[in-house]
Amino acid sequence: MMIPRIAATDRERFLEEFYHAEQPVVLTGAVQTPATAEEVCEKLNTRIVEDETASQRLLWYDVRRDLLDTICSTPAIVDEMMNPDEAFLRENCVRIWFNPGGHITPWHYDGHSLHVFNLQLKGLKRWTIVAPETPFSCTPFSHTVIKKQPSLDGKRVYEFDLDEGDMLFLPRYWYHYVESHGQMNINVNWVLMPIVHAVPTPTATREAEMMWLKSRLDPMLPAGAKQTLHTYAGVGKPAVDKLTENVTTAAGLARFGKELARVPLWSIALPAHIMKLQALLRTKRLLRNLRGKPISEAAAPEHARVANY
Ligand SMILES: O=C(O)CCC(=O)C(=O)O
Ligand SMILES: [Fe+2]
Repeated sequence: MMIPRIAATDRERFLEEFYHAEQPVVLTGAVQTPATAEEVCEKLNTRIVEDETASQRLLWYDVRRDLLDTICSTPAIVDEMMNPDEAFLRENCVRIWFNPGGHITPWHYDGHSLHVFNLQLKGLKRWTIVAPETPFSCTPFSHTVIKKQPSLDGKRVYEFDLDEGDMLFLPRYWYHYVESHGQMNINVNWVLMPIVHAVPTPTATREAEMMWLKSRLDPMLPAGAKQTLHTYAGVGKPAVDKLTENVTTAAGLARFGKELARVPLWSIALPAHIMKLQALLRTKRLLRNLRGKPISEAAAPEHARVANY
């Protein structure tokens, strides 16, 4: 299916047809930057390394909004949506991705119930996205799709290219698979969790039930899951309470059974995890070759975290 494309300035249409309906759209002409990919990369690199609050994830960087100040402006529509009265916001609400051509991000949906405004600042990426009402089987208690190349039969799917200056609005719980096609690809994401409840879908229900379960199991959770719970959508408890307020005890407990039933399938997910590690190594190599400035090594090691899609 063809994804709708509208001008980034078409505010009314965006809000009515896409944002509130939680439907994806490509917003065109969001931001242009005349600098080359190498120049943008070097400038961002320097700022990330200098900024103590920037944190390195497995495949991207989490940074504060103002880190972008000298690189690109925030599109007006994004600025309007990053409103603390209507969204849970994290301090580091911008993610930056540097991906070499050939990089593949395996199928997953984003954690923390995040809406993502994904600006293709440099390069080109090919996206395949699937609606949360036609879900994939995920690794138990996580957001990674079990199969590396799941069948798209019966799914509501969009395949499209995201070119320089395009910004994808990817609503929460949409599954995605992304190939990097430019020689050097740089993406800027603004992320937020809306305070209103999600459009009801099986994936939204799963996320709410999983977080209900994790909040009840808090003392027993492994460190990674505890960290997600306590920092959910940047605020922890208020966001989890909102997300789980309609989850019944019966549904939360049933979720435990449903996730456990998939444990034997866990090993099938191994290729996706190996792909993630390979991608990390490729990205590190690319950045090391960039005028001898290795972003990933230059960033303070204590900022390093493990990926959590
Ligand atoms: O750009 C990519 O390769 C992946 C992007 C992604 O997963 C996201 O923005 O949530
Ligand atoms: Fe993602």
